Amino acid sequence: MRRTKRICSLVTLIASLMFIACVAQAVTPVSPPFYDSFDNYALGENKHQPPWQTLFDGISAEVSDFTSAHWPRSDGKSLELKGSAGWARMEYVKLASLPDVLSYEATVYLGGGDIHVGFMRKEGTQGPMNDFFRFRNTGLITWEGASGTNLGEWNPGDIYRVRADIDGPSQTADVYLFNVITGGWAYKLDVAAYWPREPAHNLLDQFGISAGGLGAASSVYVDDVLIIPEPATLLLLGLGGLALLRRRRN
Ligand SMILES: [Ca+2]
Repeated sequence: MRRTKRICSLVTLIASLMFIACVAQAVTPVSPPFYDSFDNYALGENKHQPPWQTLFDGISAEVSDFTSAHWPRSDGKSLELKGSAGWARMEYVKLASLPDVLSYEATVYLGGGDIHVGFMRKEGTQGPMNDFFRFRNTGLITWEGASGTNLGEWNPGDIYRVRADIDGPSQTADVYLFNVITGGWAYKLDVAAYWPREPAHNLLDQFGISAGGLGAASSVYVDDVLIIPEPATLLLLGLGGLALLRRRRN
């Protein structure tokens, strides 16, 4: 009897630990500042690890060491997402808090189709997004905040560093695009930003990248994701740093 009890306790303990591990894996939130180079993950299909999580499973998410003449990276790995025309692949990190001023950056190497970088949710089969960059299947790049803002055009094979500095209280954002290949810039200041009203802050608590859906099969490599609460203080780490690097190479 005592032995049976002991085995039951052991089984309960193991089950509890597994449950805790599952829950911990499912909701691993990150607190800004957050940076990810994807260099420390194992290569391979679906081998990405927390804190990254899947919102929609599309075709695949793969930690990749891909490089090309157009993307001569020396920093190892990136995350490749593939989505079909009817089903996007969305990978995200959950933010533990929403500071009044929030900045995010990411580098994307664009395959084709419809690609999004920003805040994303899952509502049934829908994946509504907020305050995001959209690389449209039509070739247009738009910032989608409280309203849409045209930022230019893109082609398959382009590499962009995107950045949005979102000011919550004023509901505006400064948005920047840097074309890594051409060195070209586009930016718009004080464009409309979406900001959730109290207490529903959960509309901007999942930051990620999406490929595919909306009728367009799609693929994208993403690297060097940076989320910071006070953009001005770390400016040199971001687009400013890239511009300096570019200048030095030239
Ligand atoms: Ca990397």
